[in-house]
Amino acid sequence: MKLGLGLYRHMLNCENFQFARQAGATHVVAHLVDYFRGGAGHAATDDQPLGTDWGWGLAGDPDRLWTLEELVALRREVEAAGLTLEAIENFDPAHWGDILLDGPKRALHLENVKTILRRLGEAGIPVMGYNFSIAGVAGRTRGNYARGQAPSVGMEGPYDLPMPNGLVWNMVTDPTAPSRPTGTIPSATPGQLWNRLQRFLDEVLPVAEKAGVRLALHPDDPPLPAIRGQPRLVYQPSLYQKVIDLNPSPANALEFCVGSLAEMTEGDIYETVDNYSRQQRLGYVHLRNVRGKVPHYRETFIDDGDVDVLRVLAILHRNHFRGVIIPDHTPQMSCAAPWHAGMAYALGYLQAGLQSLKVP
Ligand SMILES: [Mn+2]
Repeated sequence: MKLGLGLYRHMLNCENFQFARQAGATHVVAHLVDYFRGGAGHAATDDQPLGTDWGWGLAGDPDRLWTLEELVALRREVEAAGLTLEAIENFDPAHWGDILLDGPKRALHLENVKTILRRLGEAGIPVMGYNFSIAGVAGRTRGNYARGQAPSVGMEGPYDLPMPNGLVWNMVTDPTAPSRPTGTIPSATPGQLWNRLQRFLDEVLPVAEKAGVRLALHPDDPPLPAIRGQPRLVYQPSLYQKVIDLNPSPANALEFCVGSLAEMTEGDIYETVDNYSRQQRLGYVHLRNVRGKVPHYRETFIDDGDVDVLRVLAILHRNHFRGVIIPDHTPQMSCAAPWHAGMAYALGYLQAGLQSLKVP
């Protein structure tokens, strides 16, 4: 088991790579989608994006995929700091949104995903994390929720406002949409959305396998059966099994988010960790702590929520999980560098946990 740090696009620089290494991390998970672009919600911040009813920000350029050159350059920069680039987290809705919506550009967007996976393989990046959701990570709130009044993220009830056209996966794919009447995206049924995932996996996994890349699915965040009138797929721990059973390819993996799984209303988190890590399907692990269940939960410091994170580490270790764990999110600490202090705290805690288990 290896310790990593996740970094948003605007944070992918030498200083943050050195910070990760200094805090004991050996691996990096990089976000290439700029969630803060266009400032629909707020200007870029190191803290996680929350956005507005118009989502986080503007999706990227639909005609410009991440190039092999930039992927290789990123890997080299990460390696220059003594780290390994383990994964890219999340596709850009501008590149693959019509796969989620079953829209007119679906065929083109499938080719986009295949191209991206081939480039990841060529660049030597072994995992692609993704979140198969129409509404995306929407409906969360911020408050002084964590210990010592630390600013953190949570949920204070359901979020059912219909999604306007031009918004996909909580990002704006049509930049003109927010300034005009757009109508709303019709609700998909859960069966339709599962079918879209099935077709996506069947078409893309052979390419991923050939490229030597694993596709790792994040559970729904927040894990409610529906958000903004759109169904969600993995909102209970047992639904992850359905994803695994859709396609037996070893490239069909999980971006295993212990925080989101702990927010679900059913299941025992330790049994869940045991069950899925035993099947050797974890791509990488998001490890954070939380208090409460959807639709009322709060993210906490890693030692301070409902989850015994040290017990989670012990289960992963017992089941021979060899992949990367990253802290996912943490509350912001009161000082000149609130995000870095929060992450250093979580990384130090996890590093101590790994040492006590004698993980090499
Ligand atoms: Mn997560």
